[in-house]
Amino acid sequence: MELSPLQTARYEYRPKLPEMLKNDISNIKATEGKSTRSVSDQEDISKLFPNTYGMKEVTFERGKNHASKKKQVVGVILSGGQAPGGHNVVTGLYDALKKTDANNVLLGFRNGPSGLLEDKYVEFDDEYIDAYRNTGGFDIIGSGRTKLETEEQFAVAAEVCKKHGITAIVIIGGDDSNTNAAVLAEYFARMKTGVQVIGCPKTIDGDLKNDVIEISFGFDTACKTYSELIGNIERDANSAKKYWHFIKVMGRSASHIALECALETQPNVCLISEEVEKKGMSLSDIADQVASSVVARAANGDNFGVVIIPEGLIEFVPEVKKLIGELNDLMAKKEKEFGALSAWEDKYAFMKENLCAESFSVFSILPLDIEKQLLMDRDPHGNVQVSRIETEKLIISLVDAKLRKMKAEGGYSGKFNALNHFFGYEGRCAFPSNFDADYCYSLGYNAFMLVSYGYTGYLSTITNLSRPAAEWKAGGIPITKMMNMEQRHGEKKPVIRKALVELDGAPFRYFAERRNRWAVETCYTFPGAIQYYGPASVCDITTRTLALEQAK
Ligand code: FBP
Repeated sequence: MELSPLQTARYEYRPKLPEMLKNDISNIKATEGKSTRSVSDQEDISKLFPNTYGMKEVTFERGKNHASKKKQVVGVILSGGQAPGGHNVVTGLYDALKKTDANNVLLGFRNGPSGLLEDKYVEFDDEYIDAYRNTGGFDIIGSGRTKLETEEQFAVAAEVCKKHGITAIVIIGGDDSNTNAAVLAEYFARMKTGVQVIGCPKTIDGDLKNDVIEISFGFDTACKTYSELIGNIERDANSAKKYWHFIKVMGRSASHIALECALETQPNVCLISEEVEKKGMSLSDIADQVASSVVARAANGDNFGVVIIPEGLIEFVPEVKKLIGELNDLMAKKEKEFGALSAWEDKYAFMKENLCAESFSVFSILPLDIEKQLLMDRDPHGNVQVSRIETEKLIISLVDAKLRKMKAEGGYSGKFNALNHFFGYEGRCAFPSNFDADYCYSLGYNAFMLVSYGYTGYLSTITNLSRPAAEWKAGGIPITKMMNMEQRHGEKKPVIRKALVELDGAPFRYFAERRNRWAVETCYTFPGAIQYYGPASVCDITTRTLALEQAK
């Protein structure tokens, strides 16, 4: 394989570990804290997890290692969307496992959770692992979105583990994958298989976080990648002074990515889905908000600007949310009937017949492309695939219509030339920033510490992340602590609570205090490309979101 100069250089990078994990493994001891409770619905969740509920939080400290010694055969799985740093979780896990005992084995199950069920795996060795150190992507073993959730699947997984003598499975995934990790851990405990399950918090979306998961890995690099591109577009806009750029950024549901990019680049407008929902804003209200910035800037002679739109926005607009909810149910219930229709006129008539009047009226005023996108295949959870809905084009057309009306009425005389962009996949496999390279390596290394101490149903945690890596703390948190009961596919299910943007949190408040000025003036900031070499103040800093959240 041909290597780029950066790839060659990154192979030499030595990820930073928390000071404590740098100790010889024989000098790392696990200290248990208080017993935990789920964030809510304690009664239901404790009944569903009789073997793994209420376990204690764990911190690793300097002291004599008291883990019982045995040969470890660990299986690792990458689950869900790619996030920069995944390879380093695997390399950190491998290094800790081999450092503890050269006879320990790490198996990588291929293409996500289905690899475990189909028994498709690779046994890692130094040469294989070294080719992936500090690189982006999940191609070391591939990823997938198969859900591990049924007893039948668990039984197959148990068989595969038995066949290879597997002592623990490490699942690298987001909220859904780690929910499934908890259910699998409970199953293995109930069946007394002796197989442990440990999770690692992954997702560029940044929505797997709470008081102990300060950030999910990949968020830092993905946001930096998008912010670089947005900053470049801002400079282009400010140079040419003739376009309004509408940029949709990934983040299936929560607006963390959009908010972080706004903090990094100070665009004219950044929509925040959580605020749209809280204020009950309609599509027309959203268009008004953007149009008012266009009009105010035009009055200053600035017929250009930048608008950031979170990927999930459309699902947070109350009228569209209701429509999408109805569509999801309808397409699940009448899947065959709907699937048999090929002509657009027939699909449209089907909607008219089956949707309630209110939802159909929302559906019918949407541009044709958006109507079609709303009817595309659902994801494995039965949800609409928001990354495939061109919300940025929808907002442009709504704003354009408002401005035309205002022009006709004499309330606006500027020019509105809009361009649309979508930044998503570009950021998911970038070379991990130093922060993600260090954080991920530490998460993987620490996951092995949890394995060696016999824990199961835990998530690997590295905290104190706004401080230099040497001051980071390592430990584990029972996954059930993060759970509540939610409605899924018409049933109440235990799931990890998704963290949305908090409107009373420091990052949003910082943004809200400044956005009126950004909407009118040109206040752009240009973060530039991720820097891997140079002063720590440039190369090792993490997100504005985390810095604001942890500011004392
Ligand atoms: P995860 O939650 O699995 O980490 O994936 C996040 C994400 O990148 C979202 O931002 C996006 O909506 C989605 O994946 C796209 O999924 P796919 O890769 O299946 O197109």
